Amino acid sequence: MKQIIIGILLSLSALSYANEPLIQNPQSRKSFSLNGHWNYIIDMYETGYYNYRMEPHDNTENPGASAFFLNQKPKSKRDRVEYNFDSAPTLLVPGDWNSQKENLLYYEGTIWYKKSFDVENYDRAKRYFLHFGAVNYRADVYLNGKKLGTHKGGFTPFNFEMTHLLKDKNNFVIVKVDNKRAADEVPTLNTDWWNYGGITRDVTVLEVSSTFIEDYSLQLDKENNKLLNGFIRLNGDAKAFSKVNVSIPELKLTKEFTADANGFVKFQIPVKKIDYWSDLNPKLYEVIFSSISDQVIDAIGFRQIKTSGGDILLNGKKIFLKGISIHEENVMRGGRAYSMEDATILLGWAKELGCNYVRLAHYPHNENMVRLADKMGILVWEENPVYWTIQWENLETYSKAEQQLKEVISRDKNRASVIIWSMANETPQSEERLSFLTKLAKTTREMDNTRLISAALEDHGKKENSNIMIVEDKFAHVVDVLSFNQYYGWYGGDIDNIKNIRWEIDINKPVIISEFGAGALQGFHADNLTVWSEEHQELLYQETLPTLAKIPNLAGITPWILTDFRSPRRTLIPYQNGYNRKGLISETGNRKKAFYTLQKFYQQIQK
Ligand code: GCB
Repeated sequence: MKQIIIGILLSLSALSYANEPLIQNPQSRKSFSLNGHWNYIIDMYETGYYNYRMEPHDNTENPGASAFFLNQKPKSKRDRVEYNFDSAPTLLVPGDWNSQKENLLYYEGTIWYKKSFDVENYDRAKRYFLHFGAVNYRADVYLNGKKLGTHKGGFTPFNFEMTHLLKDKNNFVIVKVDNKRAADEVPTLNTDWWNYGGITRDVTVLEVSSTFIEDYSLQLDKENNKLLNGFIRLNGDAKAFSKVNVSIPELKLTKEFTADANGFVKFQIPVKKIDYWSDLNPKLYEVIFSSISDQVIDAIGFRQIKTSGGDILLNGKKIFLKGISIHEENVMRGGRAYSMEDATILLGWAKELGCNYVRLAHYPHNENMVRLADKMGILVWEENPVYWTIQWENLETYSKAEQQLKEVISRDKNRASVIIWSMANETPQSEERLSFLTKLAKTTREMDNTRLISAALEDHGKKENSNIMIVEDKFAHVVDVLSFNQYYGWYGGDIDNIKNIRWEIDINKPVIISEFGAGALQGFHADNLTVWSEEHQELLYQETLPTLAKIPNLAGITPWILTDFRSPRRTLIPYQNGYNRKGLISETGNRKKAFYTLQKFYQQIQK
């Protein structure tokens, strides 16, 4: 009986991907990094996870010798153990595996990672958490041979408490990373980007006091620009009715609050004079959140973002979003971007183009991007990886989408730069999809009522025998900002006819063109009607920009895309060679002609 119960409990824990609450602002906590070289084992058949009857080893009380997470070593010369992390090669963490080893470029499957570590100044009175910036796609995490948990979703952070398993010396963390695509996952089987696998963002050990500040928020009220709304959530045995404190030294402001029985307190702080954050004035205040045994410091900007009819208002003033779409790739090095240096390159290029806004497509990018955007004064659209045709009727698929959205909102809710949450990209219309997306939008509004909601929708082509383009989508009535991708002159329609196109949009909301573009191989020159030439891409921009500018409620654009990026769908040799070529900058960092066309357009708007 006991065994049956344990079996049920174990299988329940293996099946549920319920995550522990995210710890806010891991960068500013007492911590040490586990970045660096990790030993890895490629495990195409998941031999280290399933026994030969295909039962997971971590579902049983006594996992077999081939359970890789045990990190076993032969005890004598007669002992046979058919894996060894210590003699295995290494991969760098953070980093995708595809761009680190030639034989892994096309690999989709399981790779096991191992890192050994000691804890300097290990303190029994403290609590320890293992934090991952992101792992694509599924991570099964073990410490010292015991499972900490499982996380799914390739672009959002997660953490597990490991206090109960941690020692001062000779710890080993093992992560089974699986990036196989599946129809019921988010994203689903097909995307137009590379499925980079691995531990793609930072791994950190956080040390916190036994009762600590798990989460907090502080934002300007949507209606009253002299009021800050916030909350603090404590975690730990002493959380009930505990005192907490918020202070903003520059504003000479300190407030004390008392948490409720659950260690939670919601509060409002009136402010007199405040320097508002904007693209032109990216002012960040040092904010100190403290409790009896913990303190977290953040840099937070305060701003309002709203819509009024067809306008987007930043701090009450109409703003035009001069944007560009970006994938999370460091094209020069190859592979997923993850570092502050990577963010500096990408956002630096966006600034050089004249942008005050970026669309981070099609999934949550690493936190450095939004932290830097906060400092540089670049407004940000963040997106959930609900891309193309996912399983709208599948409730589990919905919860995977919702979980990833909640994780990015939780991570970035204090970033002034983030102004739009995008629910999805180019999803096919149906009642099931409408209720799926509407539910996501409702959840988003419940979590964060200070930002705008959108989604990259699609146009519906031309009305018969006319040059009038239409957008009809029931979800357009749910969003705050009507955004859509349009490729007239590339995927359909004649490039010569772009100038005659007019848009008929009968919803009075701000409009963002979330994508348009054309592919061009940098360095390939021809007349401007020759596809793949820089001149052809330039022509498409020259024709499209003035046409879009005539859309009555146009509030912004994010052409597709800043740089060429890897995509398995782009097979044409010699032009594509595995890259989507719609970048304004090549994968070698060279600007194409259209870069300057867009730059000029943004300079003119500025004037
Ligand atoms: C789109 C997609 C984007 C693609 C792009 C293209 O509409 O949203 O992910 O990469 O078109 O190049 O076809």
